[in-house]
Formats: sequence, C-alpha cells, structure tokens
Amino acid sequence: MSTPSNTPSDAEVPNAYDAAAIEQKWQQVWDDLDPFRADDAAVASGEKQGRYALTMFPYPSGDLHMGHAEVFALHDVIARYWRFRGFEVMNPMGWDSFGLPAENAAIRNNEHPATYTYANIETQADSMKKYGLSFDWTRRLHTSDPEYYRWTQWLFLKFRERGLAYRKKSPVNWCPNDQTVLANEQVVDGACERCGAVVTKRDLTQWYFKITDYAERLLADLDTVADSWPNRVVTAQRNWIGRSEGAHVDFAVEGRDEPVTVYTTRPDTLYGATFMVVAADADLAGEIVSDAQRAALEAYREETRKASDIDRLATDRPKTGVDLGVTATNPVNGEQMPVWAADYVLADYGTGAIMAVPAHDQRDLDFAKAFDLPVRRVVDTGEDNPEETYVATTGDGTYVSSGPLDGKTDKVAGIASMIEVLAERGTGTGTVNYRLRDWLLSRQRFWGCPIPVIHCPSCGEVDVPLDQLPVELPELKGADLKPKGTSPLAAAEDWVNVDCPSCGGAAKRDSDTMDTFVDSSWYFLRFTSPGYTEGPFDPEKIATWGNVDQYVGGLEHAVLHLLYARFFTKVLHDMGMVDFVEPFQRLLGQGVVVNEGKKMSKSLGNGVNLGEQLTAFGVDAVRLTLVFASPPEDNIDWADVSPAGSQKFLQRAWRLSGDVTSEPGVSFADGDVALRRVTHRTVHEAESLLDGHRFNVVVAKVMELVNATRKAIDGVGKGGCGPADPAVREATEVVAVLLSLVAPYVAEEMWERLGHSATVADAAWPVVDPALLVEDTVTAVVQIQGKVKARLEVAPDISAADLEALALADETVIGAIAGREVRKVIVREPKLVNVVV
Ligand code: ANZ
Ligand code: ZN
Repeated sequence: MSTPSNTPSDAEVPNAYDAAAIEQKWQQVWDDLDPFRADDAAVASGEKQGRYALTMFPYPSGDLHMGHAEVFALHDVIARYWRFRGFEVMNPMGWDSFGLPAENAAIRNNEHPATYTYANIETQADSMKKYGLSFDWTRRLHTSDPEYYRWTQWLFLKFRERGLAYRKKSPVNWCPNDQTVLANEQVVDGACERCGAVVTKRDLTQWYFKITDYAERLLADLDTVADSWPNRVVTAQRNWIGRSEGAHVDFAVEGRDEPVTVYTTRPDTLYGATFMVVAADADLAGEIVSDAQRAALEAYREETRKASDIDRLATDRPKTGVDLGVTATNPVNGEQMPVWAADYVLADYGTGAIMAVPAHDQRDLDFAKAFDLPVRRVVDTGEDNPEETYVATTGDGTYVSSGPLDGKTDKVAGIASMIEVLAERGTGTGTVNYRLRDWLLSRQRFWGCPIPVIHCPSCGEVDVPLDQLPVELPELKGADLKPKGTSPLAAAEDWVNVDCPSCGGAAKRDSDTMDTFVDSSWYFLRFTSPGYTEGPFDPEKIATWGNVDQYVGGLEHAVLHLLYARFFTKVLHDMGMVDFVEPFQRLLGQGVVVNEGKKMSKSLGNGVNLGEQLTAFGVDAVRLTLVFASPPEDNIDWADVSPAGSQKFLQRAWRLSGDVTSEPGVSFADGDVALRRVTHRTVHEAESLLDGHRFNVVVAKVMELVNATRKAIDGVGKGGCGPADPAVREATEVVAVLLSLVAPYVAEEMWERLGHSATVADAAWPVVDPALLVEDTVTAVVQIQGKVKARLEVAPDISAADLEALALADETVIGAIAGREVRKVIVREPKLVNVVV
C-alpha cells in the first residue's frame, strides 16, 4: 500500500503509466492474495450466495488467440461484477486436452501427444494469468489427465449399465485421411470437418450413446432456458432434435411375410402414393430385392457409399436408384406400386423406407420424372397440376382422388382421419419421429479416453471392473500413432492383450477412444470438486453450487457441445447424482473477431496476433477495446477498433487518481452535487447494463464519468469544484471500481494511488443514493394557513402522495404545525402543498 501525497508536484507525478511494469507488479500481488478462490464453505453454510460463472474451456493448440481474448474479457466482466455484488463466485478454468491436433503434431515430431499438449497448456495458462482473469486456479483440470479420464470411463460404464452405451454395426462416415470415423455432425458439406477430405461410408461396429432416448426431454426442457439463452441457439437445438409428427404406415410387399413400414408426415396423401423407396444401404433393400435385380442393387450400393448424407438429401442432385423388382400394396386402395431403392432415402431416418407422393414432394417428383413413374395429384392447391409441370405443390388445398377425404380442405383433420382409418385396419399408427441420431462416440485414434471394455471370445463385451479404472493410455509415440485404418491402440500388443475379468481367458481391450465431446460433457461438474477420488464429483459440492449460473462461449458450439452436456446432465439426474436437469441456466454467445471484414486466416494473411497486441498496447487496452467494440453477441472487426484510443482513455482515467487530494475515507456527502449526480447516475445505470450484458455501454458511461471528473478538477472558477472536493474522490473511486471489470491492472494502480490497499476487487460496490438520481428538481412551496413555511427540492414527476408525505415529514413544517391537528392538505404537485390546521 502507498499513501498518495496530498500536494503532488508535477515532477513527482508521472504523466503516464507503464503498462508492462504494472502488469508485472500486480500479477505478483494477485498471486499472493489469491482473491478469486471460491470458498465452498461460505456457500454451504449460507453465509454467502454462490454463483457459478463458466467460460468454455479451450483446446490447447498453440497460444491463446483473439477469439479467446474476446470471450475471456467478456466473461470476466460478469464474474467480477457478481463478486462485487456480494456473491461467492466460482470461476474455474481447465483444458479440453484430448484431440487430434496433438496426435498429428506427435506424428510429425516423433513424440508423445502429451508433450505437445502439456507444453501448450502451460503457454496458455501463462497467457491467461497475464491477461488478468479472475479464475480460481485451484480448480484447474485437464481432460487428458488419468485422474480426470478415470471418471469419464466410470461414467461410460454407468451409461452402459443403464443401456445408454451400446455397440452396433452400421454404415458410418469415414475420413480416409484421418483414418477414423466421424459423427454426422463432423461432416461438413460432405467433407471432414477437421481436414477437409471427402468423407465416405464404411460398415463398422461402433459405440453409441443412446441420446435418442432423451430426445423428448432435450426438446421439452429447452422451454426452461428459452428466455436466458440466445434465440438462435435454442432454435438450433430444436432443429437438431428435429421433432416431427406423422404416421407409420404398413405396406404388404410381394414375397415377404412382414409388412414394410414407412414413416410419413403426410399420411393424408396416401392416395397419391405411386411407388415406394427404400434406402439403398438399408438391410431391407437386400432382403426384398428380386433375384433378377440383386446384382444391380449391389452395384448401386457401391456407388452410394461415396456420397455424404447432405449430398444425398440435396434437392438439386440428379436422382439415381434401382428398381427392386417387387411391388407393394397400398393399404387404403389395394393398388400395386413398384418398390425402388435410392440414396435420397436415408437408412437411419424414420424407418429407412418411404411412400413416394411425387405430386406433393419435390424429391419424389424428380425421382418419378427420372424413372418415368406415375404422378397423381391428391391435393388441389389451385396451382398448376404437378403431373404436367413437374413442380410439386406442398401447400394446403382441397383433397381429390382421396376416397373419404375428397372435398375436405383441413390438412390437420385430414391427417388425423387418415391415421384413424389406418388404425382401424391395423395398418398404421400416428407417431412422433426425431431427426436426432444416437451419438457415435468411438474413434480409431490414440489421444483420447480409452473405452473401458474388454472383448472376450467367450464372454463377449466385459466391463473393466470399476476398481481397475483408469484404463491408462500406453506410451506410444511418433510413427506408432500413424493411423492404419484401425486404432493405433490395436497394435499395442502389451496393452491390448489382457485376461478377461470375467473368465480369466485371453481377451482384448477395446482399442477405440472416445470422441472428445464426451470429455467436455461433464467437466463443469468436476470443477465443483477437483481431485475428488470417490466419484466424478462430490455430491455435496454439487448441491452447494448447483448448475452453472452463466455460461459464456462461442456459438460454434451452439448445437453439439451444449446438446451433449444437456444429455449428460439429464442422465446424471436420473442416476440421482445431480438435482437439476439443465446444466447452464444462462448462456451468452459472443461474436467473433474478424479483420477487414473477413475471418482471420493464414492464407488471407489477415491474422491478428494476440501476443503482439498485448505487447503493443497492454492487456488493459486490448481487453477494453474488445469489450467496448460492440454488444457481446456482435462480431468485432479489428480493423475498425482502436486499441491506441483505449490506451489513451486509460491513461486519462489513471491521471485522475494522481490528482485527487482528499484523504481516503472522507465523507462524500459534502461533495459537489453536480459531479456526485453524474457519479451516482453512472453506477445506477451500470448496474442494469451489466445485468443485461450491455458491457460496451458501461464503458461509454465510464468514459463520460472520466470527462466529468476531469472538468471538475480543472474547472476551478468555471463551475468546477477542484481536486480537493470529496466528490472528485468519489467519482475517481467509482471509475477505478467500474474499470476493474475490464482493465484490472490500471484499476488496481488507481486504487493504490487513491490510498487504498489491494485489491480493488475487494472494494465495496458503490451504494447509489436515490436522491442523487433525480435529474432536475423543482422547488415545492409548503404553506400553512396560506403562509409559506418551507421550500422542498423535489422531482418534477413526484406524485401527490409522495409530495404530501415529504412535506409533512419536513422538520420546519412539523415545527410550524406545532402539534395542531391537520384538517386538510391540498396538494398541487409538484409545486405546492397547502396545510390547513
Ligand atoms: C410422404 C410425403 C408426402 C412426405 C408429402 C412428404 C410430403 P420430416 O418432416 O423431416 O420428418 N422421409 C421419411 N423417411 C425418410 C428417409 N429415411 N429419408 C428421406 N426422406 C424420408 O420428413 C418426413 C418426410 O420425409 C416423410 O413424409 C417422407 O416423405 C420423407 F407430400 O412421406 B413424406
Ligand atoms: Zn471371458
């Protein structure tokens, strides 16, 4: 602590601070004081209310970049603000440290992926410390540590016990370059999300999480967060789950005992079905194909393996297919229709078979046109007949050629009555379908969490006993990690060959590792009790902290990470391990930092290096620039902002603290009213702006307050109160406190120069005096028996009741009434009160 000199001479007071010097100085102080460590006991005892602030933990590839800088700066405003408002804030940080980049680097450099991973983690941790973030470092975790992934494995086995983790063989997306399967969502426009190689299909036996069992709840519970998550995220989640209502309709197929069931959202168009299409890659196609067409089907199947699901569903793609040489019977009119196999029907959606209604579905119509199949209109929308135009009509209209529906116009009723007809005949039922697929979680790569299962020739799939967890990764490196179509773990003889835990016979470990999304689906729970050895997290600590109050991160995770974390939370709820069903109460998605209108990229050469910016302008100026640039959700163009301008402003703010000449603790009540009004209004507005995440506006308000304070200091004789006025100290202290949300170093420095001891983070949040929020006042006259006795300064919009109460509570007025009985009070707000006694 240092005490400011009361009469600083120009020579003593430097005119600018040195960003690098104060960064070094305060990092040391914060390390020593450790002010951001969250105290479980204070929350458990009820002494303080706990709040859990979380920002998405990073993947350790290289150092932090501008994107991290933005999200961390925004998140830190919230965490620090809550702390000021008296909450015990848990703000932890860790690393999502399994994943392919480390493995690829290890192959390149002939080392173990851990080398790359943990070196980068240290680099990032140093950068985060330098960046002045209010993290509680005692909770740090890395998902690639055996002490963490032990519990990822434990959870996998618990899921398996509940029937939620299973293996099945199915055509999966295969990246020929990374030599691993990919989840559907990791295939972007037919290419591998990571490396861009064209993705193909392979029939493989893979592990899945049965997330589809939770589809309904994942959808329904979105309503509980709809107001506190960005709209577009809620919508993206809804679309991904993709609930649709329709019907299962059974068609008898020639040469087969069981009927073939199709899924349709339009059972009301059943009379317009003119052929059936089965997914070419579905087993069903092979089961029903006629002998004459078998060879053609096989050839066609070869071709479809090359196409991605997205290509297959594209409406503008030429339609291809094979006639299976059998017919199906329409259950309502007995018509025989041909059955085809095609790739535009997906094997794993609905039932993998459809009834084609070409008149009212464009893809069916394109197919009908390509293969000269019949088209029959059953809904007359008033548009041209699709039988002639080859433009499907999908709108509402009048049913035609539709038996009992003819002449009717209500689609909803049409669907319902057709379902009724089908139900009566036992050939169909109403049903709900979800687009959501089970989560394919196994990967044929090394640097991930091993799947804790042993395959035994006689016992089958056997769990690794819980007390033998973790199944640790072996020490492979370099060339051993090269993908060869199977996991590198399969070739690690010493590791893969084990005794069966059940029969003791020779068996093999499962050699796949888990998708890294599994690791990040529960890390937020572990933060409540890092190092806990009895389970993935301490149930008591979870009860103390509850779910995450505020989650902050990038919207590239709008779908999968959030969906998977929500799924895990619900399963854990059902296991009785947590008492909430949603992991994240509030979600803030920040925009991205671009440069010159474009995404930063190496090839465009428009990347902005965070480290260089921090060196050039200082941490505070960079953070301030990112927070001030725009509302958090908007993108920031680094070409449009001015870190140099931020730097100048911070120097201006800092200079105020050197000019204040009153002592710490001086009573502000006697300070200059005009400046005090600005100060209190700033705090008052900042509170609601911070709650509403309008951080950029808060910065603008602080800038105004700095200007007003500067005027007050310099304007002696021109209406300014001068540096000794308590109001100047009050204003400057408020500037320091508000700035500490964004620019912690300079705020700390100001706080010290104002004569306070570290840390400004422990300062009391300024209490707003409502009287000082009154913009302009008017003078109200109080008369007793018609004679003026007092004048009151009141708000122009004061109510009659408030004015009367204020007048009767005034000491002069009470004195003048002198105990006499008040018979009548006439109020003409806001200017006059007449008391009759
Ligand atoms: C007949 C029909 C008539 C259809 C019509 C649509 C319009 P959503 O809403 O996405 O669930 N479909 C069903 N299973 C399919 C599969 N495995 N691959 C490709 N398409 C499939 O869409 C359901 C509709 O998509 C179903 O309703 C079916 O076509 C098609 F005028 O059946 B419809
Ligand atoms: Zn066995």
